[in-house]
Amino acid sequence: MKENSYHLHDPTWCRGCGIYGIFAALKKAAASLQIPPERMVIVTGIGCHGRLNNYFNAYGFHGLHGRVLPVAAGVKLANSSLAVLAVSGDGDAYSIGVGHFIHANRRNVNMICIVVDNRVYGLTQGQTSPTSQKGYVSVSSPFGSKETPLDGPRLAIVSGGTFVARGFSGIPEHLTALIIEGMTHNGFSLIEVLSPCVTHNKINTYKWFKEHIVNLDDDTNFSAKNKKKALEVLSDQSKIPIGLLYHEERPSFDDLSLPSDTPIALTKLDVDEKKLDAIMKDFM
Ligand SMILES: Cc1ncc(C[n+]2csc(CCOP(=O)(O)OP(=O)(O)O)c2C)c(N)n1
Ligand code: SF4
Ligand SMILES: [Mg+2]
Repeated sequence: MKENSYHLHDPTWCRGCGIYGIFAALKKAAASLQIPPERMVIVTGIGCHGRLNNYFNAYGFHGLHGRVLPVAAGVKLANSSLAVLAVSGDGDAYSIGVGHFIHANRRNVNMICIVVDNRVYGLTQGQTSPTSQKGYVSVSSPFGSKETPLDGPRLAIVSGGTFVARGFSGIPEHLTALIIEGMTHNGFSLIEVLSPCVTHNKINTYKWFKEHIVNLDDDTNFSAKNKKKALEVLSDQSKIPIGLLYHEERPSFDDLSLPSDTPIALTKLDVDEKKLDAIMKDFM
């Protein structure tokens, strides 16, 4: 499969939107892992990010605002042979969907979640989101946001996340490498992507992000296996760390079995076709 095989339609995001970088990185990652489109499912939330599955050649499910993760987990648990990718927004994942975000991390279902962090509610015209920085002025915070922004990777780590990373859509090669690593991790992989909204967010621009990020993948003194260190680095407000921030191996939820030795994922069950036919008759 070539990268272009995953390109279903030309996207209609605003020219220069950071999501283009994510779209490009995803196509490269899928091609590098040779995932057949019919074995891949992209579940999205409501927001500008939510249009990604319309343009990508794979199965797609455009869910409700904030409910990406339970839908994606349901898909994976029903058919564990599929590559399941959840694409969420900073509003979607960290505001209305934050409860699901916490539980997805601790539950460790084997899927990848990309949070498109443009630090605004893009689709609804740039209102303040949980990651908007203090002082951000919008129609929902006309005197500047007074709230402390939420740090998604930090929340993921303390919630029991096993693969926590942050990328930047302005460095698509690095983002591609992170997505490939996340897709091969056996468990829940969070990749938050700093992704400029060129239409509404005039503060967190490509230039601003470039001046504020520090790539931990280039730092030989940093180890993603050290949880304490990862939390320490994320607490330093002077820079925004990107790269693989934290990584541990723990059995994924779909690998586990019930006390009766019955696997949790439905496709791992031995199905007795005759019994299934009988059950199906009840629904006809
Ligand atoms: C239950 C519900 N509440 C509110 C909305 C309105 N709404 C649609 S998108 C959105 C915010 C989108 O922000 P984000 O998740 O950051 O996505 P982006 O557009 O920035 O990619 C909101 C509040 C909705 N569609 N459904
Ligand atoms: S409004 Fe912002 S996030 Fe939405 S497509 Fe345009 S630039 Fe991208
Ligand atoms: Mg957003």
